[in-house]
Amino acid sequence: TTTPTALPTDETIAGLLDDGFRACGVDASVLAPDAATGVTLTARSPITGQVLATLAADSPATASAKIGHAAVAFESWRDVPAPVRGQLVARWGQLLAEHKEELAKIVTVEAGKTPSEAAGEVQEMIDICEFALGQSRQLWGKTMPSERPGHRLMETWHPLGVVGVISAFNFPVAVYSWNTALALVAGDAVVWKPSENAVLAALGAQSLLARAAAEVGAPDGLVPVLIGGRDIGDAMVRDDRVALVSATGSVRMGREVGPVVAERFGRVLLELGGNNGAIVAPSADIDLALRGVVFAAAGTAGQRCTTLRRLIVHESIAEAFVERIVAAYRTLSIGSPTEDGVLVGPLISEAAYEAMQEALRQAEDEGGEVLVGGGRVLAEERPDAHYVEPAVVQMPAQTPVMESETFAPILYVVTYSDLDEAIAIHNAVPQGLSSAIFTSDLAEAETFLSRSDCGIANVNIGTSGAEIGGAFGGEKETGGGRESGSDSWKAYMRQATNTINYSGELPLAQGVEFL
Ligand code: UN1
Repeated sequence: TTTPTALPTDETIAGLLDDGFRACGVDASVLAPDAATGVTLTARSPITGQVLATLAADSPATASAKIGHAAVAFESWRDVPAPVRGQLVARWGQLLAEHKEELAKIVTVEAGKTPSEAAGEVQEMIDICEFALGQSRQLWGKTMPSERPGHRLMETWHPLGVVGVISAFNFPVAVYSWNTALALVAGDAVVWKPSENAVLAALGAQSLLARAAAEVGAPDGLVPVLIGGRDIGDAMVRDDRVALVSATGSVRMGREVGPVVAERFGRVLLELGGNNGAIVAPSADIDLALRGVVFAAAGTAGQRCTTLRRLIVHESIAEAFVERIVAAYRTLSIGSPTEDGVLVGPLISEAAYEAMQEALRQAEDEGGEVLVGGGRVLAEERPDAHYVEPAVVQMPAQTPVMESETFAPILYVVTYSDLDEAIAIHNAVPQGLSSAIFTSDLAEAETFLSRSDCGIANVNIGTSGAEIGGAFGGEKETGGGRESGSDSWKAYMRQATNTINYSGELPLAQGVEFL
């Protein structure tokens, strides 16, 4: 039903990676396995399934040394004036702009994103660097009137320490930059533990940052990368020199990270699973809603945390609208993102494919009917790569399968008869990242915005593709963190309240008498 296209050779993929590495200045020696420790990590491309590289990985001991080095770097970086710190992210932003296409190639090779989506991700990095540069002159606090004569009360914001960033494969470089650009202007050091599935893109992004850091004279060891699996992430999470752990990933991961950091009274910023819903009301502009829904549900092969997974359509328009979605799905070109016109690339791994199949089986058991997609394509040509047709599944109601996030392109459809019911269905899942309503009715739009329980609520636009200027994050099992724009910078700083007495007397607060 869809149009599978040709897949590239291993050499083509290796060539793209090489272009990206060269342009970003990645030190090729990282690709040589470290004979001394023997700990290695294998990087693969989901486009072909081929092994791209075998890297020397960190051990808990080397990870600890890098964290220690970052803690030392913090001691001097904190004293650099914030607007001067801003010059580091300004330079990083320039280098990212110069090498946008090449860094995007590494993202395509390693995460399977289309060139347009990969470049869009690098654009988010450039944008947050500009944002953070401006923020570097705006790390402001309030002043408050003191209750005592000749006193002044104010708040000041100070660098926090070492920030640990755990990022996911699906936005392998942008999410790091949201955290890092703000943390650096805030005066922090940043230790990065990228996903095991996206270490090469991490090395590309980080070597541009390391170059910028050297050029502006930032202290050595300010922005290290830890290469490794869960044990390395775990070592970072447990390390009490890490003041803030900002982690993006599954709810399961967040449940492990949260208590460990809380135990040592560290801070967390969690961006966990989304299970995003959109309501399509009878008054919706249907052409617009169609594009909004299909991009949000099938774009990035359903592997965004903002991917649309639950469509709640008014019963009066459901049949006609769903028919159009199915027709649109049949036109989606699935295949290697390196081929022109491909919109849906591979899933990241066999495990992701298995999880999708399992969710589809469960949906059918729960009374669902697969209207389009779900099957694997290109398996004969590339048995180690996992391409799927995005699926639309009509459900009889919001059954249990719809209550968890399956990181694959499955769009479940349910119908509703009145808006209260639609909002109740919408909010009745444990996650709360992104949400949307398609409507031309102002009262409906405002009702939805006031009652959606998500961190992101949109009108006449899909659930994915948020701009960096707003705060990004969600409620409930999504973890409550906010990254990127608005006043998210505060998460990377600590607040102090200062009382200054210029009265020459010592009146005590609350009129207390003593001595
Ligand atoms: C993610 O999937 O982890 O809003 C982040 C979006 C992107 C970021 C998604 N700007 O879809």
